[in-house]
Amino acid sequence: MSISDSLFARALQLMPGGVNSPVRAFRSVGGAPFFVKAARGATLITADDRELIDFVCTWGPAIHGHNHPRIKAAIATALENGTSFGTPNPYEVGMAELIVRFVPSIQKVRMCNSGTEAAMSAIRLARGFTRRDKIIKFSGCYHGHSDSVLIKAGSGALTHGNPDSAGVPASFARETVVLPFNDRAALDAGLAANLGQIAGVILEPYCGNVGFIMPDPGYLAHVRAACTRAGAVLIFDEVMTGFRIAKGGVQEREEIVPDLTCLGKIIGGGLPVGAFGGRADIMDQLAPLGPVYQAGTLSGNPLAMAAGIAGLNLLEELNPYARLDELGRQLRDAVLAACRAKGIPVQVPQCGSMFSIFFTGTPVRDYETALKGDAKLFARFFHACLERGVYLAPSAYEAGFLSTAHDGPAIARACEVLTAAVRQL
Ligand code: KE4
Repeated sequence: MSISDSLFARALQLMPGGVNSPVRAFRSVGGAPFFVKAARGATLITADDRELIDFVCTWGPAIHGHNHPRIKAAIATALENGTSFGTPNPYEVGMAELIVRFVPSIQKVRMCNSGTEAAMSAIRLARGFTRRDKIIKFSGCYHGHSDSVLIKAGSGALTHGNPDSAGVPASFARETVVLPFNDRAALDAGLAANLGQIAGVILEPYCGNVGFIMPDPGYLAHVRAACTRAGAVLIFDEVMTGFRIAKGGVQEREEIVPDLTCLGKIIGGGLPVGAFGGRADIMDQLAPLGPVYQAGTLSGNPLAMAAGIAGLNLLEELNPYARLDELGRQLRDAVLAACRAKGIPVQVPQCGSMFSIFFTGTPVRDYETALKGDAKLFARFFHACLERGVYLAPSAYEAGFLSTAHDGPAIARACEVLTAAVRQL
């Protein structure tokens, strides 16, 4: 028995599904998950000393690769002074100044400990600010696991066949209107049918939790205008895309100004973190200034802040976005060429360092078309890659991520592996 298998056998006795987050469980691709004991650059080292080229990047945070020396050093320096003070600390100010500078729509920001908290708090803030109860979300978009958004959710909820989670009271679910992404008429109708009742519209401006799906040209501008007309708070959930698609996220690339933005992942450099921010008149509704309560024991934790500050500073120094897009295109073109040669219909949406692979001849533009992808073929492809040393997200409904560490030998080797894996299908 491998070390991973023995660890998993123990884990299954102690943790539901043997994991602390469902999508890690390999249940949709089959087989047992491997355990990782170390990671550096573009590589994971498993408990059995296998080296894998990693395209999950801990689900987004590792844009500089794993264990980057600058981030490691920043954590070590902060650690010298302790791990948590429960008081304001200088790192929080440094992080807030970077976020506000990188993302101009954010006039004020509140740190928290996960993307779930960020989205949950932004929704509560929109409700408190507008004194309205309903929100609009989009099928397949995932905003963490708070009750209001576990309706037609993506990521692990979709992967495991429960996009509408059990345990969410019907009274809660009724306050969430779910619409199809990339459908202007559906949004206009949804707002008209709930005139004066919609507190906020939350979306992933580029979807990364139903595979990777980009908006039709002009769609985000339509959403922006429709929210303004309806008096609804526009919330961009950029937990995944923030600082990854561009230094200022999708909103910079698409030149759209949301009212609130949710952040996470990259701003923690791999440590637990979330943040939400936006218009000062909305943010000032938050306690201790206003009536909307939100709090967190470890919010603004000095170690997480130090790691995130190092990562954001590195992004500003390197400005890696054009290079990351070249690497993403290289990967995309390898899969497209291999599938064309094999006669396998495939879509490989890609922007910068985000991509996904749908085995379908139908262009994927929303939840419905994403489900047309052959998930069983994806599972076979996933294992064919893993056998050859490349780790893709263990679900047909997740995005893949590249880092600056994938440059050079890693991307070349990965393209060989992906090509060979397609040939085996
Ligand atoms: P966390 O609570 O997992 O930090 O963030 C929730 C979240 C919110 N918004 C977006 C756009 C997200 O992608 C996420 C989390 N992403 C998933 C990956 N699809 C996290 C992986 C997992 O659940 O283990």
